[in-house]
Amino acid sequence: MASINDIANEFIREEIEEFLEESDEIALAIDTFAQATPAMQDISAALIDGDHHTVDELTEAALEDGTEALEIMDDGLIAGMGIVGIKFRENFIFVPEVLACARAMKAGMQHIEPILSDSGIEPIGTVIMGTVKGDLHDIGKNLCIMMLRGAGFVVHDLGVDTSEDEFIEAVEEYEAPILGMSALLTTTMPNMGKTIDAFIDEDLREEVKIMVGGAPVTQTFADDMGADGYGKDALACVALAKQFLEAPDEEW
Ligand code: B12
Repeated sequence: MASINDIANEFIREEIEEFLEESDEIALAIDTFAQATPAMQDISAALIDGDHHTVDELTEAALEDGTEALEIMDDGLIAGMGIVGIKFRENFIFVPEVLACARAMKAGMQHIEPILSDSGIEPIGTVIMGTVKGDLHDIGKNLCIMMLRGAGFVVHDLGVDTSEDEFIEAVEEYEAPILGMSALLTTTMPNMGKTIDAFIDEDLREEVKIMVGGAPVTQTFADDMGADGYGKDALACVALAKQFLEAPDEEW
């Protein structure tokens, strides 16, 4: 097991000591950052600090040094956002600070996006992606989209606050066999189920495989809503979409 002294970045050590209180979260944070390189820890620290200029520069520099885009995404950007989420939940920071962190996340993502999205292979299928109605969180959805594109999918991004009708229209317009919905709020998660019901009402449910995800979403919730699959992260999102294409009649 790693110890806090295994984390090279002093700012991150202080953040963990000052803001994390739950023992499982402390242990997870220590393990996550201790196994990350100092360069990735620096990206996380700048993101936690809401410093988009530094995240921009460090991400570009890490790519130039040969660091894999996926490593930057996981060990730098997502790891940093994990700390932001806990500080937000515990009221140590508020919406304006989180917005600054989201901006920093996007400054990093703009560099890794072209790499993760560039599959260089023939398109293998079409996916519609969107964040459900009432929900403005798009960072996780956008990461899923990058990874899907990188795997060869053509993705139509409906953005945030997407209504049932918009999902239905897009699936019909692009004849997409796969739909992915994202939700980050417990209050907007039920809109996934409402969208699935709308597909049933329009007699279109058999035409499309529906996957759902987002931090509060679980496999049980996905099953209860009648989704075809649940993915915990962007890699799982790609794996699900591929499974849907390869064996569309199987249950997931
Ligand atoms: C950044 C953030 C914001 C930013 C969003 C910026 C943006 N452009 O997205 C801002 C500041 C705007 C914001 C606003 C709000 N937020 Co907010 N936010 C967050 C925060 C800190 C991080 C979310 C994030 O980006 N995570 C990083 C990404 C990479 O992870 P992810 O989204 O989970 O995505 C991954 C997986 O879930 C999966 N995935 C995601 N989508 C999909 C889809 C499919 C199909 C699949 C297979 C997989 C998949 O893959 C992704 C990549 O690995 C979370 C904390 C948290 N723990 O999640 C709170 C959080 C979600 N927010 C919260 C709240 C309360 C709010 C506000 C209501 C605050 C307010 N008082 O106004 C508003 C709501 C606005 C709205 N109507 O949507 C709460 C929700 C609590 C709850 N129980 O519902 C959280 C949990 C914070 C907390 N209190 O603990 N927020």
